[in-house]
Amino acid sequence: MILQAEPSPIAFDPARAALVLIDMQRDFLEPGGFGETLGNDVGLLHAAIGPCRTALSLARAAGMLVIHTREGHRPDLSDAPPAKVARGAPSQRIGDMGPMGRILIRGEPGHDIIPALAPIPGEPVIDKPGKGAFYATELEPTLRHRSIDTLLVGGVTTEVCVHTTIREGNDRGFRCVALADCCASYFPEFHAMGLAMIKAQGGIFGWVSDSAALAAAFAPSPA
Ligand code: TIU
Repeated sequence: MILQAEPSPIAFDPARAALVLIDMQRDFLEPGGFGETLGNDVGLLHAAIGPCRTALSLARAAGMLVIHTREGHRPDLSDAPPAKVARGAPSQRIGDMGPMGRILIRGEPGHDIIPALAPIPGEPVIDKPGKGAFYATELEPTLRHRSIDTLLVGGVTTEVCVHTTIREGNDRGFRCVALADCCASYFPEFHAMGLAMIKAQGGIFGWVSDSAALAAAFAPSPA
């Protein structure tokens, strides 16, 4: 199967590819969560929801592995570096009580994936304490056990958790493709530059494609 992408098309086997949706959580996409406490307009991330739904439907229909990630911490904050908790001047800090429960804490309503992209049984959900989905998680063995070699990545935010995950995945030998319209940032210019960085220099650490190209890859070829 060929996926049109930049800087070059990439051939992939759906049985060895995974759709990885990064941190499509209420804490980042809805008012009152972590993203808003940092001073961001969470509405800027909503453009990615529809394309993520498209990618999710295509991956599920193809029987591809789908993995969801969530950024967050244990209720006792034992896995939250003090340097992360103390950073910046947010209106509320990680662990503080907000309208969706404690900010960025596992088990709280704000930590959940948004209903539009809710995981279904059989789709691993990886809880991650950092920005990258490989750091201090079971993601790598989950992929190795299934002989996955290609990651199709969407989610938020492009230049933070999506970028870090693609960089981590690339260094571990996975071929990583950012699905451009399935990603979003609080800073549109960072989204654009984040994608440009991935595909520059002949695809220095990945490829960039989109949900329409994925649909075309899965479409039956004309007789
Ligand atoms: N603030 C921001 O842009 N992102 C994060 O804190 N985490 C993720 O990207 N998931």
